[in-house]
Amino acid sequence: MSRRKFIKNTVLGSVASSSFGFSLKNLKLKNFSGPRIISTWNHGFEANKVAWNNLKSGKGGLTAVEYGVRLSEDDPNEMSVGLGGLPDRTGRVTLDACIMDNNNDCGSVSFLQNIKNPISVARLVMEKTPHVMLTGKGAYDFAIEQGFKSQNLLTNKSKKAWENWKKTSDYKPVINIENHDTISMLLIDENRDLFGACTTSGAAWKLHGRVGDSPIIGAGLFLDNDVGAAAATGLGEAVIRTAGSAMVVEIMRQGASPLEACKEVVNRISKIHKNRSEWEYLQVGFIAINKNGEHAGYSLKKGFNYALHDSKNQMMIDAKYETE
Ligand code: SD4
Repeated sequence: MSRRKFIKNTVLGSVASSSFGFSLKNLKLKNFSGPRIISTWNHGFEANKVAWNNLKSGKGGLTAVEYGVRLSEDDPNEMSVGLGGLPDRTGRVTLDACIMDNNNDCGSVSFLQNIKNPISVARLVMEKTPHVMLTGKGAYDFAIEQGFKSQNLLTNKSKKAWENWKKTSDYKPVINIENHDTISMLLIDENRDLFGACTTSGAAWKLHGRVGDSPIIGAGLFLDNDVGAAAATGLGEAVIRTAGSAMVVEIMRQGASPLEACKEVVNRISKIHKNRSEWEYLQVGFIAINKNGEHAGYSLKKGFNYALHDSKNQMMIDAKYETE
């Protein structure tokens, strides 16, 4: 049996054989048109290109998503990720990131300071430690041990924005105004194996020590190689309250399309938050891709988009949304 056929049959076998005989039966494998990458927001467009080139040069899906999102981490003009990310209310830039592969291996760092590429530290947590998550000083010490360089991540531009914010000190995260928030990237390779990465400087002007959804496996990112992958952007607290990305994947497992699954979780978030004070500034968006390469994005409020890259398309897609 050829390798490809073997993999295909194995996948079909696992899809058909949930040990309790429920839930997996609805997920039908269809024709697959090859590798595909989706990423949140406009900066996902260029990041996808980097990931695609890495994938095509044989580096593998994990390296592809890692290097893809690093493009945004490295860019001082992306004020929501890595270098130049907006700081917390004390003026310190603290970063969150996680990465996950087709074997449910995952790594994460949270509340990491002075290290420009948290996604690569997260990968090393996964590969070189018995843990999934390192935080704060421990994550920093680990990164230094692994050869990462310590540097100031607060640029003049982000410092100015902070000084400006301090005039009112009003905490209302402004999501999707400049269209470059957290980058979450999902990739399906030629074997239908799934990979994901998520990295952010989190909500601007947060309390020092606050951790959002992005480094939390199951909240900011989740994948199950039998089913699909999902990732989030937006107000992390709302995503954590619903175990957002894990929930999207589980709903796809029941047979929902990526769009239906994202919509269902956004609807839950909406219901929970309608009467809360955050509603005024609440935005959340999900992207999802299933084992057939079908994909979608859906957000609570208008303005979310995601980037698609495959052998035929390189484009931005406006996500559907629940309300203006
Ligand atoms: C957080 N989810 O820390 C991140 C922020 C974000 O689009 O995604 N903004 O809450």
